[in-house]
Amino acid sequence: MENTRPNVDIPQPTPRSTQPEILAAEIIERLTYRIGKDAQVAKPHDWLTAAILVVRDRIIDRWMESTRRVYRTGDKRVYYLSLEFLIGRLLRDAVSNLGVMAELKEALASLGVDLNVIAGLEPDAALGNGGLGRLAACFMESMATVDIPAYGYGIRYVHGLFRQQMADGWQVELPETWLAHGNPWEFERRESSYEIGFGGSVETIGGYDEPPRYVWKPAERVIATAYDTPVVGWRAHRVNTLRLWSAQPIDPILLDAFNAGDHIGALRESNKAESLTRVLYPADATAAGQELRLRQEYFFSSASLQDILRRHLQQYPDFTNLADKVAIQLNDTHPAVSIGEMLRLLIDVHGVEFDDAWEITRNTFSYTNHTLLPEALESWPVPLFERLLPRHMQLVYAINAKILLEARKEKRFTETQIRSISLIDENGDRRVRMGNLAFVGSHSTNGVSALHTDLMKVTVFSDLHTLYPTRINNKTNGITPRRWLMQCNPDLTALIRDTIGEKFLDDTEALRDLDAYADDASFQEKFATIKRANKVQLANLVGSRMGVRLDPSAMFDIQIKRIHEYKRQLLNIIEAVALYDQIRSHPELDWVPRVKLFAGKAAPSYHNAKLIIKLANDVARVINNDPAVRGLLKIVFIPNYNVSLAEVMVPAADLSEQISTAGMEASGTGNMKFALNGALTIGTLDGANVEMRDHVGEDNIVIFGMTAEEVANVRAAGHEPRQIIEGSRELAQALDAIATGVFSPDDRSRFAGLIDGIYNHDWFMVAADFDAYAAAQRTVDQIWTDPKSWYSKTIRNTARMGWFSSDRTIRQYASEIWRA
Ligand code: B1N
Repeated sequence: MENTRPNVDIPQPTPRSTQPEILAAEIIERLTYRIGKDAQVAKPHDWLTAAILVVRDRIIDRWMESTRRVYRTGDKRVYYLSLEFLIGRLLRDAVSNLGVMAELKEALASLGVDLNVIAGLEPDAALGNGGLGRLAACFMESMATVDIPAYGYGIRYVHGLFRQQMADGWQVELPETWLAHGNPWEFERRESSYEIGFGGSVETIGGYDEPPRYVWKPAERVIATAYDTPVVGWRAHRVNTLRLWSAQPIDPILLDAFNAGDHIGALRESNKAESLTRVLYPADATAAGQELRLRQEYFFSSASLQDILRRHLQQYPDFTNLADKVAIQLNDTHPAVSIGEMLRLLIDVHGVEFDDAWEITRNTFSYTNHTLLPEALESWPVPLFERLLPRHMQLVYAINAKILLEARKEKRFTETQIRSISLIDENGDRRVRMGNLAFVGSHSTNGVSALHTDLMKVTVFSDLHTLYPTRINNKTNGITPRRWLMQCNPDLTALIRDTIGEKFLDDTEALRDLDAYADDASFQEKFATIKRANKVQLANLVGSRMGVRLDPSAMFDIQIKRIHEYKRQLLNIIEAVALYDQIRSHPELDWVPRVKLFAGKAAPSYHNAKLIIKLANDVARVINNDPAVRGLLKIVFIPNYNVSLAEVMVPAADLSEQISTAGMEASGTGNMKFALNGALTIGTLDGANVEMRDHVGEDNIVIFGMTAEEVANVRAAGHEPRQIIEGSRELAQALDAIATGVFSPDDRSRFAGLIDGIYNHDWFMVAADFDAYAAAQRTVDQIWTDPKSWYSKTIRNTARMGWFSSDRTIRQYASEIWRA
């Protein structure tokens, strides 16, 4: 596409029609000539592939037009580097953004095929763990929507996030195989291949009467090959590219070994190269310390930067204007080695002077921090970094010398402050701090919510913030309203359109006009009818998948996200146990019927997270089978949480649980999806919850618990969870029941350790926040018993969540960071 031949007048193809009859004819054509199947014997999966191929052609017209346009205008390009893209299914997204949903449905129906059925067969592209990867996917869609020429760069993992199965209530991990039936969305680009080196040594050339040059001689090399997937913006005004790299060996077969009869040994190189991009690391918000992870990070950083610089040189003579034409956003520190790679390419390969290269690099890069959890801050042991990337190690030292000199000169920093600014952590074994590298190598470091950004300034980056006081800025996360309202909740979307018109489809903040209907009895009734229908759908899913019957008139109380102690699923479960006690002790009271739904994956090596899943299942079995509960409380843990399951659960929620220990959830984005779809939030003042309260109004959200400041103070002073527990009869009884095996008669001490943690240190403030949480739940019950008040609040949530569109977030990145 980019090698246009200027002297030849190439005719453009005629854009494809979207008439149902033509779509139908083309689907049959693809089925026959591309898939090689007769319509009589075609399997549903063949129909899906044929339909995708036909839709894809409609995208390609817009895609090429978008690419040509940026060449013509010379507009700045944005590159989003991310080790994760949690995309989910693409068909509905593409079709709806192209505006051909009705036409495609009709075309398929004329062939006896139901779009809903085949769309459900598309595998979820789960190339991410959780919020960070899903944010990257929402950003890709919003960048295309707000017409920014953008490329996403990442890894084409053969296996995405593992499939979660339950065995007797325990999580079991199975390999995920999204590519098993091929991937009709992607285009392999053999011509976009780059060599990536590892290890070896650095040779110094010259250096007597001229500045020395450095040549890295890698010991190992692999090839990175590009696979492109189009990303369609709303109304298809622009189609951008998601470019994922796959690793291939330079020599697929070592001929000498093969001819000597060593047929397995001949494939060693090949296996090693391919293992690089074989699997996604399944740890969310924890740094994976293995060498393979650093190799993955460098592999995709180097391929992406070589690609970016090559594209620049196709249009411009040199790199003096790079920062005017290119903005590179680092999604956390996973691609932070790109800073060193940019310097290496500019200096060693393209002959730019160090100081100029440094200036260009800093003006080109920007960095987003997504967590303050110490276990998630990446740092690599110096010996490992040096062995794998010897030239980059030199460059890290060179940057460090420059920064530390600046710090010593400009301000009177204490030795402790200098040590915290350094790129090398000298406490214990020496390590390269990737956060510090990303911070100093960028012109912008942003947090993902107002609270998180404030905390960044006083915690991990406090001394760097003193040195560069204007660099830290906030960009509160957002979600795409296309997937998370229009596609997942079509009935609500139709009701909104009938009520306030179409404006909100292009400007999510126009949802505000719904505010006027929040207390309107007839609108409330329609809103409630749609919520109920969505709940019936979820109940059907739970019924067919798990054989559990749910009553759609009960309150659906949902917590879905990665399982992590700081997210406090444990607090939710303990409250359920306390409620169970109360229901049995006071059968005469009017208990609000509730269904507590959980879903989420635990990192395979995270022992306590896996125990929490088991606890949810153990508690569910006892409560759901106790006749004394009379169905007033049900607990369900739905296995294998993914984007597609979220699309069913989010629109069906009455209550959204956002109950992390204050100060620990950088933003959260599930919180936004629920509120937009008319759920009430019960939550702490953490992450973006704080700004959600500001937008929906404090009467329309239920906030409880300690603030981030209080958590910090209590931790500093050291707190006495034992006293708190002894002061709360409900909590003490619930903890005692769990710890003594009431829910695990087959292994009475199964949860003793988990509960001991609360008694001994209660790092996540489960005991400290319990009473406030339980009281907040009774407030929620109160509101529920008055449906007028309930819907008045939940409608106001939908009306006031428009600001949390990722279109708004992207516009802020574009104007304040990328200047694009
Ligand atoms: O990023 C999301 C936020 O909304 C969440 O609050 C935050 O927890 C999440 C290492 C992470 N932070 N850090 C990670 C993921 C994978 C990994 O290997 C860290 N994920 C988040 C979007 O801003």
